[in-house]
Amino acid sequence: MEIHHGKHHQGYVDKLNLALAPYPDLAEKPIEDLLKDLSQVPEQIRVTVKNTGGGHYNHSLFWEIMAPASQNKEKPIPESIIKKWGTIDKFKEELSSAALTIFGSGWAWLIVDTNGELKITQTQNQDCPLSSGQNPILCLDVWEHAYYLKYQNRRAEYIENWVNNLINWEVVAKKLATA
Ligand code: MN3
Repeated sequence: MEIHHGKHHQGYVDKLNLALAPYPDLAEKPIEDLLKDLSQVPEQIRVTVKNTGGGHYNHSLFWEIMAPASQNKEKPIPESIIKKWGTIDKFKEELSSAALTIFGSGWAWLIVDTNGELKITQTQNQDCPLSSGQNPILCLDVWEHAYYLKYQNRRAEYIENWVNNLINWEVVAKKLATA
């Protein structure tokens, strides 16, 4: 996780800042604003901003909704998740399946869709749900760099441990309450 944060996430931040350096007006904007409307970004840096800006936003949310396993024990599961999925096991099953079935690099998400519904989705690469008008609540990184050092090729084991132990339900509940 330290290498993931200090090297991989930092790499996206550095490349994003470099791309935005000639555009101080854009560089001042919150990353959410840029990702919500990539058409405002000049064409010559649009793909870079989508990839590295998505990389920055997605990882920031990932760290925010995660906490050490010991802090997450016996924390209440948000009501709206139980209302939608019936049981926490059903929610975990669907999230895990979304994460497991992404071909190549990407993310599994809990989002609030444009119609206000809670939904589990996938994105490829560093694509961000903000760019589709969705409101991200929780995300799980399934790029190989997220698990390879500890789990090698065993993505399923990484997902199982992450989903069952590392979700900070307090933070997720707060995000759901204001979404
Ligand atoms: Mn990552």
